[in-house]
Amino acid sequence: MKMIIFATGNKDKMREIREILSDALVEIRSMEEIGFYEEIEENGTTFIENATIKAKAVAQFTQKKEELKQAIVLADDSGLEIDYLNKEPGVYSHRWLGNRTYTQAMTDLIEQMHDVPEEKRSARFVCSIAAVLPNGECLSVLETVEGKVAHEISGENGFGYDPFFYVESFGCTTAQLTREQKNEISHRGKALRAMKERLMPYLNASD
Ligand code: ITT
Repeated sequence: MKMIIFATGNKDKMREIREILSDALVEIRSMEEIGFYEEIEENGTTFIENATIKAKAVAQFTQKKEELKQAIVLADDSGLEIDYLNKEPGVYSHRWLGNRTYTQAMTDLIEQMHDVPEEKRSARFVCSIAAVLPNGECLSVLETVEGKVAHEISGENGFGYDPFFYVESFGCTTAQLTREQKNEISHRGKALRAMKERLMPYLNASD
């Protein structure tokens, strides 16, 4: 069976990735499962650059291990663009927290935007997935899901900024969606399905 190694240290992302790729006939391993514990410096300025940096860093490691040489390395770089903040925090979505919790960061922003009208509350989650194939070839895709900054935090599902990301078609936040519903519409669900399509020729090839 073909192997995909996912270059993320984020356990929530990893869970969603396993759910979204559950129908692909591939073995999926995390960085932890292959013994990769190095810090990867995400110094790119775009989602695609950062996803590629992460995938390449882990591919350098797998290329040195006989048992992992044939694996595809994938990485996710994602974040939230808020139009009212000129598309920030974007690629800095994780670092934007500083030493605040997600609840604090979301509460601060909801307060800051308390009198901002509906039409100016638009936001989107963005996800780039990059792949490094065993022959060194790099691929990348980028997908988004549109929403709005909610007026209050709601929901317990998902992770990160999900509790204040309001999706009009469902009339609730992505933290109030079931896992299946979020994966169906999310930036990560769309990007992983697009990447799966791109990888089909490789996944279907016999060794
Ligand atoms: P890795 O770099 O190890 O993958 P990370 O959490 O640092 O983990 P990113 O640099 O891509 O990942 O930062 C993305 C941040 O954007 C993430 O930590 C969340 O705060 C937020 N985010 C991304 N996808 C999200 C989602 O589906 N729901 C809620 N927040 C999300």
